[in-house]
Amino acid sequence: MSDQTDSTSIQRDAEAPSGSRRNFLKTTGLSALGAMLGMAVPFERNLSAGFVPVALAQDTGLDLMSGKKGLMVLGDRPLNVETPVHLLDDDVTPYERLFVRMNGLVPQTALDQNAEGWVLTIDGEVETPLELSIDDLKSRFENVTRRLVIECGGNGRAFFQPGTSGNQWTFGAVGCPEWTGVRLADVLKEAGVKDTAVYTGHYGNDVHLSGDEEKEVISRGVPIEKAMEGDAIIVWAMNGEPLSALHGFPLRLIVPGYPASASQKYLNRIWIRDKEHDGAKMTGDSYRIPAYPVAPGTEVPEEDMVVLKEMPVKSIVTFPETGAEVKAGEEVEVRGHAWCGKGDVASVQYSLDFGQTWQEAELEPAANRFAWQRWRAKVTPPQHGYYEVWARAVDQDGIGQPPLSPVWNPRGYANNIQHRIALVAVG
Ligand SMILES: Nc1nc2c(c(=O)[nH]1)N[C@H]1C(S)=C(S)[C@@H](COP(=O)(O)O)O[C@H]1N2
Ligand SMILES: [Mo]
Repeated sequence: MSDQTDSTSIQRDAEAPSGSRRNFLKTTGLSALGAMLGMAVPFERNLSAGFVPVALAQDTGLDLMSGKKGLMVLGDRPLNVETPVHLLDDDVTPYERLFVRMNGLVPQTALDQNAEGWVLTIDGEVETPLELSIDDLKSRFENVTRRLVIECGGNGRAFFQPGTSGNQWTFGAVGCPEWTGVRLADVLKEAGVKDTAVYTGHYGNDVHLSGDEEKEVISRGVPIEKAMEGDAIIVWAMNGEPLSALHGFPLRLIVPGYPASASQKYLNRIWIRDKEHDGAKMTGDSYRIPAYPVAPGTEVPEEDMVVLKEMPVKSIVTFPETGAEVKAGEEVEVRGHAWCGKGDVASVQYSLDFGQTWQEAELEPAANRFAWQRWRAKVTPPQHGYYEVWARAVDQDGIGQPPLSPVWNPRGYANNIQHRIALVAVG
């Protein structure tokens, strides 16, 4: 059963953030109320958008967020939730600790966990357009299970100077769950990709914030070469459970290495295009960066903005939690993860002296390509006082993470600034 079913039984959950509860009706729409409560609401028509049902008020803990423990709500319309870094310590990110990025509203089919009649259409520049049920996908193609990092293109945006518009993600719009599905490449091969194919275009059934069913929420794509590489998968399960309402039930794409905006949730169509896809949030400055480095604050002409593809190399310190108290003179383990949009990370270094000296951390191999890699080190604060642990990862081409923000871009994407935590040594 999916974690999402948590929300159909009334339970206490004092830890769940209250923001979503407060504005839950604005986020999900009135029609969702019955589904959330798991029962009919006969007088639902009398409710207005700002209404907070008693069952959903503080302390009853019944809402879409009920499974997300200790996460930070950046906004609730659309719902955007990030994970504090110390909660990302797991090798496989559990549902409770995976960030949420919605550009629109969770569709009713996902809230109801109703996949009846769900069809994935593959059309456009293909020899044989396909209409596949979820059972077709499961039975006609090889099933694969992979740990794949999913990271929002805007993760780290909060650290750009001057600030850029959009969700002010810090370090926590990333996770590495285990996904089960079929290779996108296998499905496209079955359809027979024509020579004219240039790009994919992805569609889902989530609802525009305006409520207008005709309006696209987000429809992004990837170059056909990336789609055919074999790393991208069409998934129906996360961590062995059916996809939850927030993460794309019943089907989604996972395109590792690219900004997660390419990993369409609620997936019902892949349109093979004969040119770069031009769906919602594919054009203008959405998920685009200047073709050349620009000074902070520069206004960049639209024609000089190019699609953001591979995400840069990155690492985080997930243990201990920043501010942890340790004993002076005693060894303490520090650890975290490292990942890279090109594939495997080459090395991770850490510093205990504000970057004066760097030591090599132990780096575990990835469980599979595009999984994040565990790094570990032992540090010994020589005497009592304030310390920081800094970490930096280096990719296969020798490119590492900058101590300050990387080159500024107008929408604040791909910030792989080094992560650091505070340690207080006592005794
Ligand atoms: N249908 C749909 N797919 C979507 C989005 C969306 O708003 N709607 N947001 C994208 C973005 S910008 C991100 S970062 C990821 C977030 O995935 P998650 O919410 O499962 O963590 O989903 C991507 N896929
Ligand atoms: Mo994103």
